[in-house]
Amino acid sequence: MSCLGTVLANDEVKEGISVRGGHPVEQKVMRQWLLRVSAYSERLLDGLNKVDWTDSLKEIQRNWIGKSEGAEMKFKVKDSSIEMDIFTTRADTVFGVTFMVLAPESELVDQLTTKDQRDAVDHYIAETKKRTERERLAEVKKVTGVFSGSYAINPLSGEEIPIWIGDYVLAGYGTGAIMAVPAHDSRDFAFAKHFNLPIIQVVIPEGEEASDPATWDDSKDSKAGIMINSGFLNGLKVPEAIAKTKDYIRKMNVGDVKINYRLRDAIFSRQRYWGEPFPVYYKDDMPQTVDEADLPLKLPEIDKFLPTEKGEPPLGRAKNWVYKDAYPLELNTMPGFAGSSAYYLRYMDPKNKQALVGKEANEYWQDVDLYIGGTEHATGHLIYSRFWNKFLFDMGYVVKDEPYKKLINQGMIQGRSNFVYRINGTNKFVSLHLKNEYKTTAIHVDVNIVSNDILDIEKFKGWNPEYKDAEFILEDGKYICGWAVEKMSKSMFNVVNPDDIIEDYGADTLRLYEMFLGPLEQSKPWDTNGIDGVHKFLRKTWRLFFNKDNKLEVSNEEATKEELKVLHKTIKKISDDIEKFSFNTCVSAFMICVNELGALQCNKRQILEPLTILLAPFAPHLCEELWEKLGHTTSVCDAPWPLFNASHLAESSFNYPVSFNGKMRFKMNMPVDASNKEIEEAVKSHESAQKWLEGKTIRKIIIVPNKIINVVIG
Ligand code: ANZ
Repeated sequence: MSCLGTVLANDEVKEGISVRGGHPVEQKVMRQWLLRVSAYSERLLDGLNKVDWTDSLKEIQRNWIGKSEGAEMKFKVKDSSIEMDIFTTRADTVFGVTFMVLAPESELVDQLTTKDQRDAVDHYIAETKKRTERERLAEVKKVTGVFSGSYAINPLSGEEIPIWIGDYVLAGYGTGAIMAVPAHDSRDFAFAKHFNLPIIQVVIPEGEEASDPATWDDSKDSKAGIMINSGFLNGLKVPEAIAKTKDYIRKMNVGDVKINYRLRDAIFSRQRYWGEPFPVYYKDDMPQTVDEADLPLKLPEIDKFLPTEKGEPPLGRAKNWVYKDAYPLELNTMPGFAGSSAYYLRYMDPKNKQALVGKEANEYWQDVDLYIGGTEHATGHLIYSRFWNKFLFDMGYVVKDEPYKKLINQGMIQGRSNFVYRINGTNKFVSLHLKNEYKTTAIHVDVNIVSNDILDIEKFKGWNPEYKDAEFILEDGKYICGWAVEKMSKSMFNVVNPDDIIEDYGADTLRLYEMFLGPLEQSKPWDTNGIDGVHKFLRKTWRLFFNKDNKLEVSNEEATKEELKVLHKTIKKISDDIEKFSFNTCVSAFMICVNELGALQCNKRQILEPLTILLAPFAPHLCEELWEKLGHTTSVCDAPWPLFNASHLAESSFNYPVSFNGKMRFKMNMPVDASNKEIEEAVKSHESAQKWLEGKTIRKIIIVPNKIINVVIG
């Protein structure tokens, strides 16, 4: 089979074969550039306490960084000067260790393999090379391993224990070697069962007897319980036993406490053509950096964007890829996140030719106030860029050590698929509400030939030759489709292209409708059905400014109290909701506002100008045009935001409930600033009051301003 000659990503490999083309894939040791992200593990954790991000996103990062507090312990190898270091979070279980396991990639494998076991081990190592780490992690049920032939000595019990090699132990975590406690770790348990190794229980739940060590239940890996079969640890609770073992190993010089992080250094080399070339050359095989005066280093021309015959990256094809005519330049290029990790700094100072960002600009802008992005970046971009920023902060290039003050994860826009129902074994389709009368199969239909769930039959016939002669059972003369919310995907024909929407409705409608679909953070289905409503709203807005002949008709008359009330109610709502990123409620508020102004037939400049400014962030194209039509020569973006004035919201009158001896009899409208005397007079002379006053004397009139009026009669 031919050689593909390139490096693949984990998900491009399955069972040792490339997903595309089925080429054999092998894991090879390669010299690569790495970012030392791991050196920042603790600070990346700490920094999360300072930023305003969602708890769920912080939790994803905490898990990814994976801080683990435990102990590193030394196990001497029998008849050898070699020592085996292991990392454990359960130092307390050391009396339950019945075997040791090395990662297949561990350097110790070679040294510890005995002559007798050499063939078996070599065979095993060759096999595991075909599995990716991801497969090794995911397929926990597939137990594989081989005995090395050597034994270790338990530093606490003095017992001899066999050393195995197994691919469930990862080379890149801890020390790449473990002490196996099959009674209390499920993976060790599976391994012991598979290879028939002893299992010794060392922890029992408080107040319970020892159970059968040969069966597993998940309570066995619990960090609570009492120690048994464990020498000087017997009778202690697990946390006490952990502490005591740690003390012991330190005193005996056989180990120490240790914190491990799961976070790995990020590989920064790619064997591709595109990507920034490294400004690095090699002199006597040692990397050197290109002089600043020779930057930027530009990608060379090459004939094909493929690796060379020797398996070198594509830059190996370049003719003159040498520095100062003598030294070979680096052949790898940088990954995508070289460009995306610090781009926000560039925005602060885009024209600076000397530095990533100048001091003054950085001091002015500091950090990103608000970052909107999807959770898919949680363990990639959002870790890398926090790391870059911290590094730049340490180097004194930036003033803030966290780049993104606030982060919002927007929800995903999902697809809304449409279905037609084909009667089984025919080319006949039945409309949604009649389908239960037949045996049918639902078929995805292109959402672009469906409008408000009604199928365009002619387009459907032309959509796929198979349906050219299709017949239909309609309801009310229409074919109504079914629908379901699914991921947007070509195979489900539910992808909506924003360009098409813009073509039909314009960009403002699309933008507004997207906001109107629901809260920013929620995932929601795209549903073109509702878009007409939003489009109508924008037309209505236009109508406030223009008459039937589409001539601008804006009056300079003073606004009425009622008009001002509508405007100021809207200013308040929009200003508050923008701060809360609640854009869907803003859109509804605009709709209410425009309806109310329409009902008042308001075309006053005093109202329409501030409204245009408020609406501009939501419908920028329309508002810019209206603003210009209103006679302005500068952009609406530069107009000051309208100020809310609460006094316009104050009601001018109050509808008093009027009671007689505590019983409410009628309502009476009075100005809010009416005096008690005026109110008394008004009550006494009110038409509805006469019936209750007839033949009675008024003893007292109690008035609570803008609340109630009670007339005491006798
Ligand atoms: C003995 C033991 C007994 C363990 C027990 C667990 C339960 P975290 O929390 O993820 O850090 N381990 C250590 N290095 C490993 C490696 N390179 N590959 C696979 N497993 C490794 O987990 C630490 C535990 O994972 C360690 O504690 C070790 O198994 C295992 F009842 O040691 B333990």
